[in-house]
Amino acid sequence: MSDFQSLKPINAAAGAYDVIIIGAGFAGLHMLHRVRAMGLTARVFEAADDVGGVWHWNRYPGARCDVESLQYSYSFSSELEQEWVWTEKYAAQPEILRYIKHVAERFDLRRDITFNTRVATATFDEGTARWQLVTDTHNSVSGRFCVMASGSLSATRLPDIPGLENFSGEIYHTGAWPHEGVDFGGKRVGVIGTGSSGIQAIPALAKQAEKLVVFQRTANFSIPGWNEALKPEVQQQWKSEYHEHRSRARQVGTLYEFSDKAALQVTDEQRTHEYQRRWDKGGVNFVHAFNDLMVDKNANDTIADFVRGKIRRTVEDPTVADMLCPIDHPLGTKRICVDTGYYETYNRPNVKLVDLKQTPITAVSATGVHCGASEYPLDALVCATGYDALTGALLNIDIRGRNGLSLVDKWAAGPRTYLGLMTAGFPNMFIITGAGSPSVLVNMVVGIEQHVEWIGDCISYLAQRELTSIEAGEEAEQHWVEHVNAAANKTLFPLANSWFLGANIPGKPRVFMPYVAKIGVYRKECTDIAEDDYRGFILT
Ligand code: FAD
Ligand code: N01
Repeated sequence: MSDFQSLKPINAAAGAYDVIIIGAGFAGLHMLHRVRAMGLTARVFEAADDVGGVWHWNRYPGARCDVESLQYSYSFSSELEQEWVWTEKYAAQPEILRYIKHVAERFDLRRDITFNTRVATATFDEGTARWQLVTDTHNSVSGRFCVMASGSLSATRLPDIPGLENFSGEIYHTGAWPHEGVDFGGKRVGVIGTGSSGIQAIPALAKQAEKLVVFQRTANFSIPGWNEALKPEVQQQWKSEYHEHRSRARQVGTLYEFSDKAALQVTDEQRTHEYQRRWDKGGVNFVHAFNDLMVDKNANDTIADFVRGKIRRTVEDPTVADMLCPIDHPLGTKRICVDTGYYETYNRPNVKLVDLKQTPITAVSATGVHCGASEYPLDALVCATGYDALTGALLNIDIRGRNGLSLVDKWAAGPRTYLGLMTAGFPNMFIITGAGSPSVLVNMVVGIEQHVEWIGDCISYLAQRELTSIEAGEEAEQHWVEHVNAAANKTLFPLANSWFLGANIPGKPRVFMPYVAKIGVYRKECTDIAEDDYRGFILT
């Protein structure tokens, strides 16, 4: 009998599969490839009209990865990693999308994906121990396993600003950008939001628009990327060492120069020298200059002061420079941004910065944005206002587990998971890069691969033992939630009103959602639990 005999009967023709996967981004595609290799039947549902996930939706000008291209890519196929040629140090959105499409073609993945179809409900049928899913196209299917590859940053969010619906100009969200692009030439454009998306889009939009007005609620820290063409010899060298690089990445996520020194243990001169050296190299490597920056506020103040000094030296108007200096959160406690000429953009005559802390937006009218007595007439408004992160895409689906328990009710006080992978009461439902896993705090492709491997191994384990289901135990889940909270509370992360905490969504429970441990630590925890016969899970 094959390992997977116990999962039968399935009847794909009648809409019954071994595995249903929601989402066709990096996670869904890899999961599909993995379960296919195991000989299982699978169907992927994707709301978009093609593969790519984030990189399909985020086509705004300036959209780019801030993990180096050679690292932000799959490791599961050595042929793939050798044959694909990256052109830039940090790939722009079109190049990443080309890569993902290449993966879909190379592994013939599209034939198992249903596009333009959003999963609306997912219900666990206790009688058959199968998940029943219904889509917005009234498609009804079932799966023994249901894998949520629906994305941590896929549920876009427009701002709750009175009158937004009355605006007669064009409104865009960075995460749902028109495929055909937008011509901002000769237009007065407003941007709301200065997170990673806004900070990438603003310099590009400033070059296109006649006038650009940036509405900033919270000033953010940004580091120059110093993006450049990837030299063929650098790429070749890296590829020849891919095996070693990937092994290290499985422990640390992205390969940065991690320091074993504390910022407060070196002289001011040594510290400044190190910050400058890393600033000159660019990117997120900067925040790893010392090992106490994310746990000691005094240490963090030194790096934050360094960046504020850079902002003041770059931005010519001292009032604008002041507005751009972040003062209300330690550096790195909101996702650090990486830019191409962001602060320099405010020296352009066609760019105006409005500080919403001083003059909040009071309304949007047909003609523009109003901040008290000031009106900013606009032809187009770009909302770089982010996402209902980590939980949004899941809670947008009506998911019901045992006894009709709804995920919305279960997570009313915040997400509860065991390892970020499963939640008690929802058997055979796996979540990729969910709350309670390192998720958005690491190179996400590395996180996704670890989850896909764990889930694949778990399904094999069940099949080999002719087991029907796996489910997180309540007690193990409770311990995990406490463990994740305790880990976050040892850091400075909870000091920021960030989307990591759900602070960007009015009424969302304030729970620090990702797990701050290094991916290697987390990987070991997941492996140990699996090797201990899935300790803390209930197997039937
Ligand atoms: P996604 O790519 O979000 O894919 C999820 C898919 O599920 C989407 O296509 C969505 O349409 C679909 N879906 C959701 N709900 C449903 C439903 N109910 N029915 C059907 N389909 C559904 N991470 C990094 O590590 N480094 C970076 O530099 C980086 N840059 C980023 C830049 C931007 C602009 C954004 C938004 C995110 C970035 N990320 C980055 C994080 C990014 O989310 C991950 O790197 C990765 O792309 C996530 O892949 P995924 O497959 O898990 O999710
Ligand atoms: O979203 P965000 P994002 N009125 O939530 C403001 C990844 N990513 O799309 O900070 C006025 O970070 C909000 O203000 P405040 C990355 O993980 C990566 O930019 O809440 N303003 C904030 O300034 C990133 O962290 C890249 O006060 C309002 C902004 O909108 C994540 O995706 C690129 C408002 C939202 O920032 C999300 O980034 C892009 C309101 N009502 C994205 N509501 C890379 O480069 C919200 N804001 C890797």
